[in-house]
Amino acid sequence: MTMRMHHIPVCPFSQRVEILLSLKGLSGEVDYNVVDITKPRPEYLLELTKGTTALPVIDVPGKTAIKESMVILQMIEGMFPEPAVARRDPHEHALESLLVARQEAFTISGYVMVMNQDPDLSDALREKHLKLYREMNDILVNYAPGETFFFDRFGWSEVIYTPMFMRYWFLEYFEGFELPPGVEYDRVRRWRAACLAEPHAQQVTFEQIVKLYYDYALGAGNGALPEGRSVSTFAFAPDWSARPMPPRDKYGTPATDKELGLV
Ligand SMILES: N[C@@H](CCC(=O)N[C@@H](CS)C(=O)NCC(=O)O)C(=O)O
Repeated sequence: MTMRMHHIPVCPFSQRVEILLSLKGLSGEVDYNVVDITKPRPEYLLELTKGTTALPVIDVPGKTAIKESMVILQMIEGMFPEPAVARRDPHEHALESLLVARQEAFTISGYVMVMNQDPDLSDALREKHLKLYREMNDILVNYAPGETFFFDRFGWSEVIYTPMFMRYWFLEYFEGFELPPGVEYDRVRRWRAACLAEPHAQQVTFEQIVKLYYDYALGAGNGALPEGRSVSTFAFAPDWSARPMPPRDKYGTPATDKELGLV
């Protein structure tokens, strides 16, 4: 049975699925269809998603297609139980789920921060993001038996958070965001570093994220075009690897298509 995953390049939600499949040795079980976010969604995809546009969606032969990364992960974990990535023991799974329960707030916070266009708001957004890190740190300190990972290996909560840690390279680059020194961040700092180093999670690079997400830093998400531009940084061509690094200063004069190597 070959499942088909429709996704958008460098989408963190599909990277979750890619990491899980890789941990299970199943990367070859899925046929990947990369969708151009800068173009209207084709009709066949809208049919699979029942009219919504967010991806990934996974097409399971002979069955209803499934969207929402967290739901897809659960389905794959259930369909291919060996090796287990989520804890089998219900209490242990509850422990790792305490951290997973914060994933949406963490996702929203980082994206709001990169897309913010008002310099007067940036300190408050940074503090909000740091508060989430401190809360994650507390969960790890109080509930995680592991020294670096939540448990003794890269597992369920790591699959879910690692793609976000990688997207947040855009916060490092465009916002100068770093975890400050201090014990209130030490456990989450250790966890994050171990997540970023995981061999099964190397689907994207710092350079790729920063180049593709420049438009997000200008407030234009999901393939939308910033004012005065004619090609999105999410365009397939020219390939990101052939383009220069974008300017770090998101509040300065925005770079042109030409300066971004897009035309
Ligand atoms: N909650 C969804 C979010 C998916 C999502 O926002 N995907 C983005 C790409 S990273 C997308 O499809 N954006 C285009 C759109 O919403 O039309 C999930 O976890 O799968």
